[in-house]
Amino acid sequence: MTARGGPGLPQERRLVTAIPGPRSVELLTRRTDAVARGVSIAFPVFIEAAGGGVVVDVDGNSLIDFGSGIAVVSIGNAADQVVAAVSEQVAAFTHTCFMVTPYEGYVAVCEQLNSRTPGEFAKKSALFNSGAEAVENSVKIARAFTGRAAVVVFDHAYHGRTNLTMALTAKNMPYKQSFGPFAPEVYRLPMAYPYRWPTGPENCGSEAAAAAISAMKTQIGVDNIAAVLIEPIQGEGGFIVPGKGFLPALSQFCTDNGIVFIADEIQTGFGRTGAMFASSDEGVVPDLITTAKGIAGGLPLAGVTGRAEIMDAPHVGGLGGTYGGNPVACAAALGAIETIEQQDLVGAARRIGEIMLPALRDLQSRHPVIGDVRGRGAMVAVELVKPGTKDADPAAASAVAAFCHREGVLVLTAGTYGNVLRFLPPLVMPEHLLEEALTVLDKAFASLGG
Ligand code: PLZ
Repeated sequence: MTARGGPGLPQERRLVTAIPGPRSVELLTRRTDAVARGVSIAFPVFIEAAGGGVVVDVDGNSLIDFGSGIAVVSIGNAADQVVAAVSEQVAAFTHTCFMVTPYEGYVAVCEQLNSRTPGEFAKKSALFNSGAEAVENSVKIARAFTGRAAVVVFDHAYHGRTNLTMALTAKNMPYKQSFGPFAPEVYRLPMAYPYRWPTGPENCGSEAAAAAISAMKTQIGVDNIAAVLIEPIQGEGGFIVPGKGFLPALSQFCTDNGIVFIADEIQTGFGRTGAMFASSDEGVVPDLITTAKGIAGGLPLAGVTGRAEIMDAPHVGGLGGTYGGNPVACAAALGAIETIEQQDLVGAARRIGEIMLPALRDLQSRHPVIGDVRGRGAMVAVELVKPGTKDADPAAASAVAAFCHREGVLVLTAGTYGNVLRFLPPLVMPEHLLEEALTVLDKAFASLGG
């Protein structure tokens, strides 16, 4: 029988076998034989259905989902409006290629992006398949607009796995090792990382901005810089919320010097941080914004949105791709955006933060391995260190994640040093499951001992 997911699934943590159970173990063996080992696995169970705040595995275990497929199913898996919109579209037509014969859904998604992203000016959008593809295209567009080549990125940044986006991504292992040479004209500057800023978090934003601006002037040359590209809260790099003032100062410097300021909101966008877009937290209005993940309820779709004159810089035919803005993915996006609005999931993300951040700070007061608690809305994390120091403790992060997994809570790790546990619940996560997962987390930290 086909498993049915969606919001109607019982919202409960239910363990009926060991994790992984026997059917998952069987499938894991087939996976090992059939799938290239480079494609890794965070939580070794196979999924049969998912919805609301849970994923159900092939052995009948119901697990609390604190990952959302890496910040994708913010509206919940198999959400009603996505299922309905996709079903209708798939029965009508599945593909024409927007560059061959267009269809309304693509235009409607662009209109939504143009009106919902920060900035009260004329905007345009273009659609792609993945976050990395959106980031690459944002750089192409910025280069075409400015006639300049250099791109500025930051320590701990993550922007994708294609050749250009590997160059833009900071961390070597596992993303870049043995895959070079990388694209040129990429310059990496220090990140405003409050927890690890040498003179303290209160000085971080302004000092980091001054350092970045000085490096742009002296080492790169302002007139050579096409774009400054940054995640308003860094995702894979460890949920680093930049020190206050950093983003506004960079954005202002870009405006003053004809540099395109690009916010990579692929992980932070569509309500995740308790605002539709994280840039708006400090009133920053990017010239271009990249989106993906939360935009389409799990279907592959990504976008670049921004000032019309910048978006229109590339020549006719200069942007595109066979599948970019596929009609089924566009239908899903329209359903997802409607769901975010109708269910006030931006407000739901804020409430998740209001529950989780104090709860995690309480854990921090009892478990000295937690060096830092940070994040906004439903994008929160703890950074684990050797107690009494700031030395990264990736082993503790792995141990806590493994404990949670055995107890039926899906959590993910992150961070340049692999020592961050990150929490990305669907924004529809019921409060009782949020509380239950936090209790499991407390036990997981207690199990570390010492
Ligand atoms: N920019 C800010 O978070 C994707 C990567 C998972 P794609 N993050 C998850 C992995 O290990 O591959 C991401 C992101 C930010 C760009 C991307 C890239 O998006 O859709 O994975 O290409």
